[in-house]
Amino acid sequence: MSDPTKSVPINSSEITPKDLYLSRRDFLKAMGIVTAGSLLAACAPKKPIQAANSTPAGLTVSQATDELGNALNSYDQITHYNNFYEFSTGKEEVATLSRDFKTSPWQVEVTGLVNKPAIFGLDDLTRLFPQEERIYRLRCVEAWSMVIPWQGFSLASLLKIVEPTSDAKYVRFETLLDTQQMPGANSPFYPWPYQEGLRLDEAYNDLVILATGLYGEALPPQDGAPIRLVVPWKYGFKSIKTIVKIELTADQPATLWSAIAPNEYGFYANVNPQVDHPRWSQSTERRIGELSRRETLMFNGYAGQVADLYTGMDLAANY
Ligand SMILES: Nc1nc2c(c(=O)[nH]1)N[C@H]1C(S)=C(S)[C@@H](COP(=O)(O)O)O[C@H]1N2
Ligand SMILES: [Mo]
Repeated sequence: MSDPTKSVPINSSEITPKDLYLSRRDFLKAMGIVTAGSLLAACAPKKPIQAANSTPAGLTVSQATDELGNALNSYDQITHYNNFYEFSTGKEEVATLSRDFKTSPWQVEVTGLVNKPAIFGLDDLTRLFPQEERIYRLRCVEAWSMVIPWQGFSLASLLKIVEPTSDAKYVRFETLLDTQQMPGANSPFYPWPYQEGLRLDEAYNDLVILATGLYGEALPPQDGAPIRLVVPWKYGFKSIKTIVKIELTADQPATLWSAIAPNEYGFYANVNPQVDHPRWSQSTERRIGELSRRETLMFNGYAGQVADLYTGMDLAANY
């Protein structure tokens, strides 16, 4: 084990993931990667505005709408209507049941087909990668949606650091399984742990983030603290919460939902108003807080950034 205080790498390309795991805040600071000042600047909203109604005082975001002009959902809506089956299948009780969930210390193992497997402490991740605000729509397969101001960093920046090998074709994500803290995870009806996956080129798309906050605050447990995936052009179940492991694989990974019902929840799970769920239409959605339904947009409105990923694919077969 090297002493991080004695090691003084010359530039960031010499930093190995092992160093990151061993590192402390001062070490990173000394290397000039992150300074307290730059971190604050990166996190600070550019034009702070007061958040929507029924949010705790002091929450700020840089925009009141997403890029399509849709109003943000309130902090209260985002944190009291949650799908997180490890706690409960009841959306309105996840907040209460997850209140005391322990998110520190936390580590994320990045492993599999990579040259530099590593275990990152959460602090290392948030200090290494600039945290930025991303306002995204989240569209659940159950045909409701919200507009959520996340803070996070691009998944691609983390993947690049571990150097996927040429055999790596997919990324597999795994949620913590702790039946003591997560009452719902005692249910025998689900093949725990929750797992999800992306094709590697999807994972590198700039829209994909690992989120660590929302509305300028640390992520609350019900939304996947301390770190969760957000893939805004796919149904919400792809956006796996409370991640402990990321594995690069050659083969398409199993996912919890496709293991339970492969005909209902495919691997791709792209938001597609033309492909109905076997039990209901996906052509419209209910925005939480609104009375009338909205038309669901292809790729959840992100077609311009992601349609190229699926050129030549039959999206009805690859749902
Ligand atoms: N580990 C885990 N991740 C999960 C889920 C879950 O049950 N367990 N539910 C998914 C579903 S179906 C949706 S719609 C979103 C909901 O995210 P939110 O509660 O932050 O809005 O989380 C996804 N991530
Ligand atoms: Mo969902």
